[in-house]
Amino acid sequence: MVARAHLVTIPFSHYCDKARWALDRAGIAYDEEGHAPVFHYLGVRRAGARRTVPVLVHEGRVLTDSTDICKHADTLAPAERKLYPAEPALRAEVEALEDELDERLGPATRRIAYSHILANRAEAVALVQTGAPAWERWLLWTTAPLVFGLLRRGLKINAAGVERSHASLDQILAQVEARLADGRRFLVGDRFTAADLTFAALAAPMTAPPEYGFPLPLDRAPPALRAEVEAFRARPAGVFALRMYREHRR
Ligand SMILES: N[C@@H](CCC(=O)N[C@@H](CS)C(=O)NCC(=O)O)C(=O)O
Repeated sequence: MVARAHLVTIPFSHYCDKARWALDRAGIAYDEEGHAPVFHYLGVRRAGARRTVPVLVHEGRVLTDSTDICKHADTLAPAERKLYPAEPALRAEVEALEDELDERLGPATRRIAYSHILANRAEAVALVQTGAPAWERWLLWTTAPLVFGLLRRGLKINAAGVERSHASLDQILAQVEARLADGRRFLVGDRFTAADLTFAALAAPMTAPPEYGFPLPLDRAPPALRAEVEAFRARPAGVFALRMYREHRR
C-alpha cells in the first residue's frame, strides 16, 4: 500500500491544484497543510524545501515543484490514469508543453487575477485566509497591507506587468487554439495527459472551474475579473480548459 503523503500549499494557488489533481488522479491519499502567502515560507522550510508551494513530502522524498509532483504521482498511478505517455516522442511533447505552460501561463493568469483581487482589501483578505491556520488568519487582519505589498512587488503586479501578462496570455491561448483547431480532444495524442492537466489548472484563475480544488465562486469575484473570466470561458481554449476539469478532475 502507498504511504499517505503530506502536501504543503497556498490552498487557492493554481500550481497547488495542479499537484492535488495529479495526486487525486493517481489515488495517492494526502494531508494538506495550507498557508496564506508569505506565511507559507514557514511551512515550506519546515518541510525541507526552499521557497514555493506546492511541496510534497512522500516516501522519504521532498518534491518542490508541481511538475516533479506530477511525475512522482505518475510512477504510482494505475496504467489507465497515467499522465505521461510511454511513447518517447509523445512524452517529450507533453513535457515540453508542460514546462512552457508552467513558465508562461501560470505567472500570467496569476498576475492578472491578483491585480483585480488585490484592489478590494476585504475580499483579498478573505481569499488568503481560507484554509490557513487560525494564527495566520488572525495576524492577517493587521499584516495584510504588508503581505499584499510584498505580493505586488514580488509578482510585479503593476500596470506594465499586467499588460505584459495579457500579451503573453493571448499568445499562449492562440497557440493552444491552433492545436485544438483540427478538432482534437486533447492537446497531445488521443488521451488526457499532463499537458491538458497543466493547461486547465494554470488557466483556472481566469476560468474559475466549478471543480477546482478550492472554492472560486464567480459571483463573488470583482466585476472586472468576472468580465475577463467570461471572455476567457467563451474562447475555444476556455471551453477546453473547463471541459478538462469537468471530465477529468474528479
Ligand atoms: N515552478 C513552480 C512554481 C510554483 C509557484 O510559483 N508557487 C507560488 C504560489 S502560486 C509560490 O509559492 N510563490 C512564492 C514565492 O515565489 O516566493 C511549480 O510548478 O511548483
